[in-house]
Amino acid sequence: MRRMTRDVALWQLRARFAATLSRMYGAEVPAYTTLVEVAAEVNRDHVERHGDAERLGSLERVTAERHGAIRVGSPRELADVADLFAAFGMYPVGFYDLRDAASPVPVVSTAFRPVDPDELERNPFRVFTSVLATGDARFFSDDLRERVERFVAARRLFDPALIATARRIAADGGTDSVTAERFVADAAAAFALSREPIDRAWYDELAAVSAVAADIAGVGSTHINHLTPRVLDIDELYRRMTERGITMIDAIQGPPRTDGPAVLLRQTSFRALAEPRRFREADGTVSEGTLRVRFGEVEARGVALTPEGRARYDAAMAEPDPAAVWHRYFPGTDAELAASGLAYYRGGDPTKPVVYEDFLPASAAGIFRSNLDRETRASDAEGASHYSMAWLSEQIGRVIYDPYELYEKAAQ
Ligand code: OOG
Ligand code: NI
Repeated sequence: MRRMTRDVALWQLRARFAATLSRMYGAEVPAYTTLVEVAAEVNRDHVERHGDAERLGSLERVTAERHGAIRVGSPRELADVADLFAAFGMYPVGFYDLRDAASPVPVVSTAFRPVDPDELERNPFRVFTSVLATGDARFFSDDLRERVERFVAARRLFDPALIATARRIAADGGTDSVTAERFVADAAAAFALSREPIDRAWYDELAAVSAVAADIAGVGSTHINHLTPRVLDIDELYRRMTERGITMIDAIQGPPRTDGPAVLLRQTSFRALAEPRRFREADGTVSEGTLRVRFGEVEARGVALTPEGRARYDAAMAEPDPAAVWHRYFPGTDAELAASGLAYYRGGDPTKPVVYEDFLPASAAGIFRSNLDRETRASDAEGASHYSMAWLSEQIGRVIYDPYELYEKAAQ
């Protein structure tokens, strides 16, 4: 029988994975380091000035907290991602369909994250993961779909040995320290920006359909698209980044700033920066060029809403000026919010909000859009309706957790 060592637990692997990705991304995207510094300053100042600031998470947890985003080309690639992330105690939660957003993106997504409150407390690292919806004729003609699917099927994002190790670690619930070190390094390296030359004609053909499609299927590998720190005061962060001369997108996505309890998730980002990439031209020569794909995002998290609270949120956001009418939809204190059944609090105690751990499709589409140079063209062909949480779950052979069930449990 194989001897099983668990010197390093899954949550420790997850914490190391997040830290390794953060170092890597900081080296690749220097403005990220500025963002992390400013976020840490904002958090420190906020906790000094507000007695109850840590009710949504300790300064230590919030300042160390990150979410990443990756994009893959097929359900088979997503299944590998699911195997890999399970070794970090991260499981798929929720289903986001970004194809029908105001500015459509040809992907469907889930988020890999810890699901137990204890595990979230140890390290809440999560990765928003999108898969290209090649089966949607509004974006891909039959001919293009076939070529994209062939291209994606022929590439290999992850070494099979890495996935085999991940499966073993997940089954054992941990590993020895030597394996841990190599595994974390190899897993992070799979998300580094590749220096392999990009086929210019192929990339451009896809970019004409959708910049996101080109980023996913125009290249031979995947990469971390952004890594997002969490702040306790996102308006203050926005001001300080702007003061430092960093151009932020026009708006903070999600709920407006209000005097009442923060709900769900607010996000903003700085524009994608031109990064050096190599291209293979039609005549076979390789040239240096740049692509604007990766950006810096930052977020603030509030209390998780119940389905009823979420319906209110959606209604408030459909108003012309959500901030002006917010008080008609949401009470102004935690005590009232806890009593209203609109949000989750541990044991109903207004001092113990259950933090929102997931994403918002409209905000996600806004973040995608704000960082694209051109809008995606969706034709009026019939959209593919088979994409759903059940479909995704079947494709990757795993349960996809319903976020509301997780919040319900956390609140008890
Ligand atoms: C994902 C964009 C969505 C978020 O935080 O809502 C996202 C992507 O750019 O791949 O990360
Ligand atoms: Ni994000």
